[in-house]
Amino acid sequence: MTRKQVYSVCGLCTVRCPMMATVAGNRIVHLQGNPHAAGIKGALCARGAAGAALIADDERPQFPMIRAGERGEGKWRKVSWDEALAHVAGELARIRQTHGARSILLSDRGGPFRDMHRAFLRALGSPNYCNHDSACARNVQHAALSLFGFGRKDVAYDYKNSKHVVLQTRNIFEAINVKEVNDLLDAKEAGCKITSIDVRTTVTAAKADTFLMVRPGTDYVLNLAVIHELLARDLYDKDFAAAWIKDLEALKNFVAPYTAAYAAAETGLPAARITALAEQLAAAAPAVIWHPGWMTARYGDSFHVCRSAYIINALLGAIGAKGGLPLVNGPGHVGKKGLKNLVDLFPKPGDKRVDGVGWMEGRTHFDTGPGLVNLAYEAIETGEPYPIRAYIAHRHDPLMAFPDTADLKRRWKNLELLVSVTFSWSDTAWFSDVVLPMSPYLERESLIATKKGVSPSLFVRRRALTPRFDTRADWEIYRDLARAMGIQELDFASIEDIWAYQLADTGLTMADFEATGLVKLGGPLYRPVDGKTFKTASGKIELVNPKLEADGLASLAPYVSPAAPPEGRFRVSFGRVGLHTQGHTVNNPLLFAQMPENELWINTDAAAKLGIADGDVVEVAGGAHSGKIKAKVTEGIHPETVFMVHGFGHTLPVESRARGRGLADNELMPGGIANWDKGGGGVCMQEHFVGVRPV
Ligand SMILES: Nc1nc2c(c(=O)[nH]1)N[C@H]1C(S)=C(S)[C@@H](COP(=O)(O)OP(=O)(O)OC[C@H]3O[C@@H](n4cnc5c(=O)[nH]c(N)nc54)[C@H](O)[C@@H]3O)O[C@H]1N2
Ligand SMILES: Nc1nc2c(c(=O)[nH]1)N[C@H]1C(S)=C(S)[C@@H](COP(=O)(O)OP(=O)(O)OC[C@H]3O[C@@H](n4cnc5c(=O)[nH]c(N)nc54)[C@H](O)[C@@H]3O)O[C@H]1N2
Ligand code: SF4
Ligand SMILES: [Mo]
Repeated sequence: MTRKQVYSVCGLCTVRCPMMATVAGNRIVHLQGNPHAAGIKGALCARGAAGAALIADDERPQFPMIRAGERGEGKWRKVSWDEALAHVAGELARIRQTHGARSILLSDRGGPFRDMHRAFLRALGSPNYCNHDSACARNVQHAALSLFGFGRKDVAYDYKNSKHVVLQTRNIFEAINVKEVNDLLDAKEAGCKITSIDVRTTVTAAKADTFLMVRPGTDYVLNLAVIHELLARDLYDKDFAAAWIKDLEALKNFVAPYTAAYAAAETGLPAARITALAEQLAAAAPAVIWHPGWMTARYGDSFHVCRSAYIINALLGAIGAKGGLPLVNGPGHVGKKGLKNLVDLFPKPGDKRVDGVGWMEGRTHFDTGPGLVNLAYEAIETGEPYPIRAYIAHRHDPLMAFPDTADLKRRWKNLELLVSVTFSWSDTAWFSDVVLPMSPYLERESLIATKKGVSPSLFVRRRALTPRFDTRADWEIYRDLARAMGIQELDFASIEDIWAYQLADTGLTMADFEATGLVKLGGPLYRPVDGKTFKTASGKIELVNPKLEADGLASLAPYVSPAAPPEGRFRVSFGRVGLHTQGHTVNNPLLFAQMPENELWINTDAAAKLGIADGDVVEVAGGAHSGKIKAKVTEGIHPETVFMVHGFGHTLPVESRARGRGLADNELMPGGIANWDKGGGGVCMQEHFVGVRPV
């Protein structure tokens, strides 16, 4: 049978690596990274390689469904697409009529493929677009915003040219982005030093030159001590600071008490190692990266950990530097025109956001783009500042991504319509009123996306396979919903028409994507920092942020020592593993076979005190919830915490493999969504203690 090669984009995690599928008939023969994409080197990670197993899996939603029983009961009516879409369109119209357009909420997973559904929501007239990020990287985003006036994605991590990379709360070799892994390994071969700061010995820690095991929740004081060392011992970049850092004196005064000795007592690290790290970084500057973190929805002070990490980068002159955190280029920076946005077809809704972001007291400093979805859930419950009655969860599983499913379900009670647009079953889909099954990424095409960076590019996902089941691409779903609701602007006849619309200003056509699946727009371009770089009032990095202060929050917040867990209890910690993506690959046949359940990492001494041996089944309890999991007894974890990989402990009967395997960390955080960071917006998921006992 003849084979063809199709350029696609991996959809098995948020990273979305450009890829190439070899197809024979309607079958995948081979999957690989797009060999033309910089840094990918033709590779996919283990999850990306399991894409064909996702297609082959019958245990995913195969047709549209409307709920027949109670929410979450699992009784479904199989319906046609026409009926499903007419039902959703009718309900949205009814709710809009009764409660106004603003009573409709849509949340997604962020990323480069949002334009169609964002345009649909705007066409309806609602300002309430949110993403998932208060459960992930909002603290990093707001840290960048509070210092630079721009977001975290406006600087890149130039691993390839770096001389020293500090990975703090960042397990780069297991929480994978293929290009980043390749770039860092190349740099390591060329002599780049890696320092890993974690509460356990990860794969990253094993590959690092230096591993610092910190007491959980003390990263902030470690960073303050590094800042103290850099300033007190004149190790910082004085030219950069004089030109681009405002409020340096305030910072000097603020960090005065946070000596290496002080931080040593808090973190459990020897003071000499903290001093040595500051010295090593100063010697390698400005080609250094102190990673500000990614999944940082952890502590009450995570926002300040992220801020202090960025401040260290600034003091080392790494902001805007080659080998550091260079400024990211969009099409305009390399003299090109960008894609035309569908969302711009509609006026910005006049209503204020329901989450209060941008206008409510205490919330004026937050990013108004995707807001804070956890606060929108509060509005569902309270009806304040106004009611939310319809919710579309697009590629988003909040019931697993936020703490305490029962609590969240209770908060959603006032919803008259809950729709899930998804390619797999999830707790949220199972609880929805309507499931609109999306074709997995190999069975759909997507809008053209922009990849900003030192070398910006455009890339496209083409359809490699015809859908096995009665599923549809997301652009088709929203096009048809728009059609049903009389929104003519989004009534495109085909994806080709959408692509043509997007490319209208660029001078490009789809033929330009033919050979490689992408179009390189220019670069590499390392733009020097100049008067226009920082989007602050002074044009400099502002260490004291006026908006934060106006919202009653300290820019330079004193360190507060984290509570030690009570006797016999542990701080809960969690993270990723190379073989799975969040909760939605546990049931993937190939990945399940390689890792069917998670384990509880527990320190050897702590386990011995409880009479727990390696491999024992233990019971873990948090609040009213408890569950069983196998213990992994190891010296490689701090004694104050127990760790488990997130995403396990599935309960749905439609997932025969994943069901009942391992434990769900999110259930061990009772009422946890209410504990969120007023500065950074992230939910504080590691501010919970659990009990562990042998069974
Ligand atoms: N307790 C606890 N909570 C956490 C975390 C934790 O470690 N512990 N991690 C947090 C983090 S870092 C994040 S990002 C969030 C993640 O949680 P979410 O933001 O909900 O994201 P996912 O679980 O990746 O995907 C959500 C759903 O989208 C569906 N989906 C539909 N189409 C696609 C597609 O094309 N590609 C993919 N990949 N999925 C699709 C998936 O099947 C899945 O059901 O959870 C956060 N919540
Ligand atoms: N394989 C795989 N790769 C992924 C994903 C996936 O699901 N699977 N998801 C993607 C997404 S959405 C995200 S957000 C990123 C997340 O990327 P990361 O944030 O790097 O990943 P995590 O594993 O959540 O957390 C990193 C480390 O923080 C450590 N940690 C916990 N508490 C503390 C503490 O108090 N101090 C310090 N210093 N460390 C601590 C954990 O032990 C863990 O090793 O990964 C992305 N890549
Ligand atoms: S990191 Fe792995 S799963 Fe994520 S997009 Fe890339 S290949 Fe796919
Ligand atoms: Mo994430």
